[in-house]
Amino acid sequence: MSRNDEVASLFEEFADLLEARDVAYKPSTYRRAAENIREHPRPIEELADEGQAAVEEIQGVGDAISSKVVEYFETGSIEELAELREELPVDMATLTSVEGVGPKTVGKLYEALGITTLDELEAAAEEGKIREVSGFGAKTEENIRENVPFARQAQERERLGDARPLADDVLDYLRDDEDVRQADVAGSIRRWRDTIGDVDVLVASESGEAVVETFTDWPAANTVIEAGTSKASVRSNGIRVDLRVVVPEEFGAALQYFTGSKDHNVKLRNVAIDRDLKMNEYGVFDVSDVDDADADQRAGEKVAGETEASMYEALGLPLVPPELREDTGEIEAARDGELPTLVERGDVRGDLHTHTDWSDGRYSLSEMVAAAEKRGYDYYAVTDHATGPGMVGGVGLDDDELREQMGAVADVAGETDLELLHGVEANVDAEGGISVGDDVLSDLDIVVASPHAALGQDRETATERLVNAVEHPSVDVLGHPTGRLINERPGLELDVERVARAAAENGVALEINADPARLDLRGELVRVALEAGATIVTNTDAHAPGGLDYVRYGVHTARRGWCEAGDVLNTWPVEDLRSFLH
Ligand code: DGT
Ligand code: CA
Ligand code: CA
Ligand code: ZN
Repeated sequence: MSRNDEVASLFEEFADLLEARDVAYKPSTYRRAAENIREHPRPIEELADEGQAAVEEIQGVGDAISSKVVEYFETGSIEELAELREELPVDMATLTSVEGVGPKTVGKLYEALGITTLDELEAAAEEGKIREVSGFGAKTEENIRENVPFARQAQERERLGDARPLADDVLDYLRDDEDVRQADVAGSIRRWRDTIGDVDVLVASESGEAVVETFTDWPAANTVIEAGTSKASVRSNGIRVDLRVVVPEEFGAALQYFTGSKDHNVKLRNVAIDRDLKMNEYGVFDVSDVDDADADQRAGEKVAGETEASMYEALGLPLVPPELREDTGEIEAARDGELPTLVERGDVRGDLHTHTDWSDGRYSLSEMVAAAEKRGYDYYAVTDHATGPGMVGGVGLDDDELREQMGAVADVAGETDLELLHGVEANVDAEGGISVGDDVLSDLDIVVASPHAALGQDRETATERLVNAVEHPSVDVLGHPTGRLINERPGLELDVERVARAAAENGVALEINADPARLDLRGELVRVALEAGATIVTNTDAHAPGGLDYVRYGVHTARRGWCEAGDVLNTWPVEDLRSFLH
């Protein structure tokens, strides 16, 4: 975490605590300042060092806030904040992560019931105490009770999008070390799960202690949790990173073992036993001549272990891609020679859901198109938001503005080799209707329809709604179908099979929105949709050039859904795409 992030979080906490005490105006001033501090290009510690005036260079930061920033860097704390915390000693961040619970609610529940933690909140809801507090009712209490488990899980697991850049950084760092022969991630992050408990890192080296020392010196490590001779754990940005060092001859075995999942490995070990083999983190061993194979982990004749492929080969299996290792039929498929040839990043020919500064993007049409060209794409769709439910503050384009944008897109299209498509991201209203005029829709190249509001509907209503949306004659893509935000809101519960069947019948593709805050559909549901016959498309929903790189998360999510290249619309040649969009 940069110091800017750190200071921004302090002022966000400040704002929450003030809001909990019903203080007016100040909370929003602090929040705005926090946002600007977070986004500011210069390190805040440098500005603080130069003095209050330098800190006030940041937009929205005046005397009151700059003095606190300087105080923080001089003394390590902010007295006023410490006092507020003492008056309201609650776990604010965790409590407000419960959907429907804001700082004011936290303040009232502390006053009335002394609630400070998630456990206390849950207990109070279950004991029916919350409905007794003035201003609260049975309905609010019920909502809190229902939303606590989701918040609790969010506390325990990190978003892939937060952990993966960290994993890349630690791998780059370790691979530069002369004692490191090989380094890779294992565990859920190698399987590209959408959330991860911790980052597992595996290194092949003859000198465990030296590698452990290098690892604990990793600049991004904030704290060292433990360090031994071949194992260590650190915390970086609040994420735990575990290192294991093994000898090079056992790297493949360890990589296989620590990649998991546990269920995959359990089933694989049974395959080994059936063949008189023993499989563990040290290798595969032929134990047919060994009396007590459990006495020594390395007992028997070693038949595999240096590479991961050799581990599977020893069991008569092809290498199973990590994304599939969840014991959902992949071992059977491997045995029967029916593993899919999974889609790869290089198969992707374009992005079909992106934004510009015409709506809530931050970059112009030509900047976004230039960024797409740089990524070597054949085609690219601009799909700014239309007005409608869920679009606040005039973000979306109305029909006239969409018509006006057609001219702008045509101009840019004339200057690029990319096949530039003009589309829209229309809102799916609560009944499944699309809030853009039919004449405009039929003049656009592509229509992405996404739910942005009414995300608390029950399964039946939500399914009906999305079936209606895909039956709309102009819709081509159903964008982020559930509307979930990882660790923030669960999104719609759907009968995905039914939506996917309707999509297939109507020539609509179901999106994997690759924005790491969404990953929607998630892998398991992609597989359901695929089996129901739907075409999948993986789009980044980029609002800035860097957002186009989210494509990697989309591709790995597609792989978790067992997608081959042909299953994914935006790997198709442009002519085939055009005929899908008709
Ligand atoms: P996470 O971190 O909760 O997202 O999930 P994983 O899968 O990364 O789990 P983690 O970090 O506890 O362990 C990494 C891998 O190591 C796991 O996928 C399988 C393997 N592993 C760890 N402990 C055991 C164990 O007791 N038995 C078996 N069979 N495998 C284990
Ligand atoms: Ca892990
Ligand atoms: Ca671990
Ligand atoms: Zn979008």
